[in-house]
Amino acid sequence: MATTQEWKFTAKEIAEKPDLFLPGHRACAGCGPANALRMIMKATRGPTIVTEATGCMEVVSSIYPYTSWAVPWLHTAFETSAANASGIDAALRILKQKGKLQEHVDVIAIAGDGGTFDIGLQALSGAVERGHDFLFVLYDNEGYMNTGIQRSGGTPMGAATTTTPAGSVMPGKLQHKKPIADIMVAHNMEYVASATPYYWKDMLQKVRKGLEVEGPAFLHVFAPCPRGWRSESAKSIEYEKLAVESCVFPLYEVVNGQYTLSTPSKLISLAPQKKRPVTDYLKGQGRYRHLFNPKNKYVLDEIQRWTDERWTILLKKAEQNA
Ligand SMILES: Cc1ncc(C[n+]2csc(CCOP(=O)(O)OP(=O)(O)O)c2C)c(N)n1
Ligand code: SF4
Repeated sequence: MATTQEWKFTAKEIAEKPDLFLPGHRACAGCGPANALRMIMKATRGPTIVTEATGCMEVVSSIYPYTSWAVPWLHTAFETSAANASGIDAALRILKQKGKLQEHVDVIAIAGDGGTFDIGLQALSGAVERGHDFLFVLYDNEGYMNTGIQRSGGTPMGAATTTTPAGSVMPGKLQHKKPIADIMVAHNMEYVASATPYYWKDMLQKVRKGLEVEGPAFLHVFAPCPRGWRSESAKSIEYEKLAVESCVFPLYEVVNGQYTLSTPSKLISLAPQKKRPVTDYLKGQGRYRHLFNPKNKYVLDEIQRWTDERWTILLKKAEQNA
């Protein structure tokens, strides 16, 4: 991967760089995705076009006649952010071929977990297979939040949503989260990574790396939704940290199939006693409240078992590349 490394992303540099995702949008207080997008747009390197699928972040940022986007921005249907990015990339290429465009323009496609894990997966897979030059940002708030908190393929086991209500019939969602990053790695992409705003510098560096790839790149961003998670607005950033510390959402990069743990997760791999139990992360979120009833302990045990298993598999992949 060609990388210029001319960026530092110091707090000062980030604070001074103008916002490209502007305040005044309608996101809820403590919205993880809105916070993530504001930061992500600080890592752009020049002219950038954003295309975004229907979902909370599109709805809250583009209520006509207002917009939060200080870059060219195209709304697209729920299922087609990657297809739209393909079209933009193709148009830019033609303009270059015709000599009508000299400078490079970065393309970012944005979608929520519903628009990525589920309905957008086909368009994403096709765009990546064709090798279009774009960065796909998945903001994962683990549910279809814009339409009323339904479960998605990214919703974790045990979470109560409006379509997986916790009660006598089921203890929240019955299935584990779909391994979306692994699915993208299986496309032989040059760059796949996970990130979350609590580790902002790590996230910004990954955005820039993804933009520098000449071809498709995929960034999985973990972003809490206080409304859908039934959690306190002020705690979103804390849950981002706890998700990493409990290995529910490890941070890593996959460059040409080579896995590397990012520093916060690397530190846990070096000092396993620092790995926190999943209950530290789950407690306090209303969507998991029912799991702390003794009759549902088996679900908590399964979440811990699965988290440990996924972490062990990730460690092995990273070790093989060390
Ligand atoms: C084909 C199609 N089906 C359903 C919808 C309704 N719809 C709009 S946004 C949305 C949920 C989006 O969920 P997600 O992508 O996870 O983003 P979030 O709202 O959580 O930010 C749904 C179901 C639609 N717009 N188009
Ligand atoms: S419902 Fe969730 S994702 Fe949507 S704007 Fe509110 S906090 Fe953000």
